[in-house]
Amino acid sequence: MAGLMDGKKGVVLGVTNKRSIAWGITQVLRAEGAEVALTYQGKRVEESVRTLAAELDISVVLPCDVTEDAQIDALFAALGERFGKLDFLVHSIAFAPKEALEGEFVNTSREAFRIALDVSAYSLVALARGARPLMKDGGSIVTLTYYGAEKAVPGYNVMGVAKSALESAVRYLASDLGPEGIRVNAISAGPVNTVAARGISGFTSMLKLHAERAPLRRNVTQLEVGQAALYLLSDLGSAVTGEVLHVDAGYHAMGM
Ligand code: NAD
Ligand code: 0WE
Repeated sequence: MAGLMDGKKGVVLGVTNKRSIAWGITQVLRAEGAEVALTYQGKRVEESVRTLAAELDISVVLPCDVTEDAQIDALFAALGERFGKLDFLVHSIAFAPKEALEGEFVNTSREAFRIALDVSAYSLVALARGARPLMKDGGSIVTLTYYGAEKAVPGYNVMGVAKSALESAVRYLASDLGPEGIRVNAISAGPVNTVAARGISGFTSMLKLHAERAPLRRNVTQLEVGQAALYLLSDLGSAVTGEVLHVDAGYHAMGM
């Protein structure tokens, strides 16, 4: 069957387990015929990512901790060898020290700020630079953001500042790479029950509140985020770049 991603090759960063948004995206891309490489953050998750990869017949599984320049360089060297070119990259990575996601933003330490911005925002810049020479026929880069970039969401704190930087980086990268046919976009996903989310106290009540207030009166799934990513990563999105696409059941459209 003809797929929207037939003949396209790319890499998805940010799968940890079945619940990961990156896993939802990977499933949709594979179903449409994409060849996908996955990365894992460290030895701790290597095994679970390899097991998931095998489920979708994915054979290229590579390490990449985005705080290490050498690992980013090694990733693109390996992708160059295995794939020869790259059509897409998915960045589904964020981290802030747990204590920075509790209490008041005003108490954010210099170190927590540095880590959150490094892992969650700068990494997109470094990865885009690494992918660029492999995106010979143009390409599409997608990252994941959240409403807390636009409005102060209690507890999201320094991650909100990091997501604002990430969304701005999307626009600057779109400007730099557009002349080469490389598009850069973000998906602003509504809250989804993942590992990154379950570490947050009160997340369950947040999900409930979101579902009550969103125009569609429900939450979103990893697969729905995957479908939006498919649009941006395939030729369906060929004129879309520098955009933040909300996949949040309409929550962002409400004033009260
Ligand atoms: P997840 O925990 O499944 O994914 C987060 C990923 O970040 C993990 O795979 C982890 O290994 C990776 N990561 C963290 N530090 C890293 C590092 N130094 N190097 C490489 N990888 C690193 O959780 P998720 O909810 O699927 O999060 C994926 C993305 O979606 C994040 O950017 C998150 O901010 C965003 N997002 C999540 C939600 C939500 O409610 N879950 C909503 C909107 C946006
Ligand atoms: O981006 C996120 C969460 C990202 C995240 C999660 C953790 C938990 C474990 C980053 N760093 C860490 N560090 C840890 O130690 N989301 C969009 C999910 C999320 O987190 C919130 C939210 C939502 C939604 C925190 C407060 C309020 C809302």
